[in-house]
Amino acid sequence: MNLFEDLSQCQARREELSRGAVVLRAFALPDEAEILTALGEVVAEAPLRHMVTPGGFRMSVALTNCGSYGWVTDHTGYRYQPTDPDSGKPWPRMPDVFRKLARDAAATAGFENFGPDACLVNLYEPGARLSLHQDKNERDFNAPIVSVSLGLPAVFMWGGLRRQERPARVQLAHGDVMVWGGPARLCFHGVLPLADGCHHATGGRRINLTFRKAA
Ligand code: MD3
Ligand code: FE
Repeated sequence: MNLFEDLSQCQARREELSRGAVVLRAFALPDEAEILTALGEVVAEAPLRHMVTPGGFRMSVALTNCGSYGWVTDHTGYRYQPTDPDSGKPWPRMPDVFRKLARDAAATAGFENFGPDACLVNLYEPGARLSLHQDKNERDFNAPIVSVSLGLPAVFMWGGLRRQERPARVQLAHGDVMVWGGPARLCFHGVLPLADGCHHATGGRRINLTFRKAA
């Protein structure tokens, strides 16, 4: 028997966490090499940096963006803008491999024709975390958000539409893709502090790409 003949077990596992919230395990793995190359080009043009929240706190997560719009924060607030505040230049263009991956993942989760115009790149080093929040800076909540986890695993928390609801936890590993749309789009969510580790693709870090329709 040919051990490599049966591709059926290779399909990304699909888990529905709640209505509209779908995890596609390992969905990004076939594109791993292309994604990492493209990501290297994006961060060379628009370096990862720690931004400051409106409350004056330095984020433990470092970030950058690609696409027509990028998410930024400073002492004046959170927003999307077409230029990198550090360079004044437009954000790097969204690599085709990113755009296609986001579109395919959204379609697999039941959201056809997803056309993201923003990709936020988050970098987690050990200890970095993202406290519970909602994503509300996008203009149109009808479009889903697609997120791609790369490198070290993290514990993701997702709650309900009210901050008071106790969040559930799910492990996100290298190559996992999540799609949040419909009733799940405005769920509170966050990431627990990253544990130390070593990963073949990213070293001692985790990277998350989130694709959004910002404008
Ligand atoms: C659920 N990033 O950048 S991605 C963010 O892993 C953010 O870097 C996390 O939350 C990270 O805003 C989580 C998964 C995610 C993204 C957006 C969502 C889950 C979401 C929007 C609504 C509900
Ligand atoms: Fe978020």
